[in-house]
Amino acid sequence: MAETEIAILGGGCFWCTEAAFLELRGVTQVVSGYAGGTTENPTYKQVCGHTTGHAEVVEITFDPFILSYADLLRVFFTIHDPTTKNRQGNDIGTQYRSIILTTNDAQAETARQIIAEFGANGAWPDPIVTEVEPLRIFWPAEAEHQNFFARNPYHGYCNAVAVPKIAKLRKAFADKLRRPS
Ligand code: MHO
Repeated sequence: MAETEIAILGGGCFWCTEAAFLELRGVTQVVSGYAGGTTENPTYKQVCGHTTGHAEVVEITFDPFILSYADLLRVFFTIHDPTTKNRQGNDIGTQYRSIILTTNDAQAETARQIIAEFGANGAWPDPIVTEVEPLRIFWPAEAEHQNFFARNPYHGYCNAVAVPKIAKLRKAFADKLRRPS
C-alpha cells in the first residue's frame, strides 16, 4: 500500500514555499521545480523570461496518514496570497501564479473543496484566483535552487519573504509542526 503521496503546489518563489512546507510533520521531501508549462527541461532563466509557461512550484512528498492533502492545502492557502493573479507580493510574472497541479481526481475534488472553504472563511477578502489543473510533468529545478533558504539563511530576499511565511505557519499550525517552536 502506498504510504506516501505527492502534492505539487505553486505559491510564488519556490525557495520560500519549500522552506515553509519543510516545517510540517508528515512531509518527507520537498523539491523545488517547474510545472504547468509546455517546454521540456525548462531552466530557471527561461521560466523567469516567461517563455515556457511554467510556474515555480514545489513537489511535496508526504505521508497522508500523518498529514492529509486537505490540511496541506489549508497550509498552502494560509502562507501565500491566492488572490493576486500572476503575483506574490513584489514578485510579478506568470511564474509566480497560484496553482495546484493535481495527481488524481481525489486531489482535484479536495482542491475545489478547500478553495470553497477559503473563499467563505474570510481569510482572504478578495476572490481566490488559484488555478487547478492536472499535473502533466514536474521538472526539478537546478541544484542551486534546492534547499536554498537552508543554505542561505542570511539571504535578504528570503528573510523578507520566507521568514514571515514560516512565522505565519508556525502560529496557525502549531499542532502540525515537525518540531515544536
Ligand atoms: N525576486 C526574487 C525571486 C526569487 S525566486 C526563486 C529574486 O530574483 O531573487 O523566484
